[in-house]
Amino acid sequence: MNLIDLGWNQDFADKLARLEIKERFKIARVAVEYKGMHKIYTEGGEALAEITGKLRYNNQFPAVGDWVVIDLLNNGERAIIHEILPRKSKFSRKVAGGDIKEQVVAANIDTVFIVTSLNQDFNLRRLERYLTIAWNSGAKPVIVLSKADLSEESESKKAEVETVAAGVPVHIVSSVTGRGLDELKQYLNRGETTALLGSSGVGKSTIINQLMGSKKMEVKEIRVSDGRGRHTTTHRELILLETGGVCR
Ligand SMILES: Nc1nc2c(ncn2[C@@H]2O[C@H](COP(=O)(O)OP(=O)(O)OP(=O)(O)O)[C@@H](O)[C@H]2O)c(=O)[nH]1
Ligand SMILES: [Mg+2]
Repeated sequence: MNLIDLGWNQDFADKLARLEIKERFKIARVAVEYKGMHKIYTEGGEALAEITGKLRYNNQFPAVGDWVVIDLLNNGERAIIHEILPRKSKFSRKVAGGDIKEQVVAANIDTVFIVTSLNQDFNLRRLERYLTIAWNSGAKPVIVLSKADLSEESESKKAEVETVAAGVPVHIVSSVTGRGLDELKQYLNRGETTALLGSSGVGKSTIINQLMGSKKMEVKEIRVSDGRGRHTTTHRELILLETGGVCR
């Protein structure tokens, strides 16, 4: 595995240079979060990692997408996470009660595809809420209007979307006809990370499969809330793409 394929870039290298770390320490990216454990990707492959007592004491918990400084143990199968690099962006949800008010569910995303379908589920207000989530995260939003094959009003709906999303690129796509999918590849660059955000059934997984072609990569699906409370009926999720694996 190559760090750049995992989204590593100069920005993180600069952040790393500001930390004082032991020479044997390495860099890794958090792939999956389990209870008290993290699956991480390093140049050497995968490992299972735990955080130091110091991080725990300071309530510093790594999230999926975080870049972390690690000490590898047991021939590289286990690791201790010593530091979390400052985040470029973060998607979080509020946590009721307890000391920790915010749970970060995905970090360091450069571009977020907000996927909304053009069929009868199309809903401008919901799209605006997703846009707010994206703006608050620090990631760059791109709106993807999916299932164009099921709508005869794609262009007029795109125009409607543009009235609430000034300056945000809007793409009409269909995974059935293939329309617009190539346009999305311009956002998948090496050294960057892309995520998909959208309600259940809008076609996120289908888009990922089409964009990734035969390349099988692990993708992450994470739930986020839009700050309107925990009792929303709409399911939301983020899927991280390791874009180096996508665009090659
Ligand atoms: N007609 C049409 N159907 C599509 C298109 N894209 C996806 N679908 C269908 O829509 C359904 C949902 O697609 P998924 O890709 O699973 O949607 P998702 O956003 O990943 O849904 P969750 O994983 O539940 O959040 C599937 O039956 C797909 O075959 C499209 O462009 N056109
Ligand atoms: Mg899916």
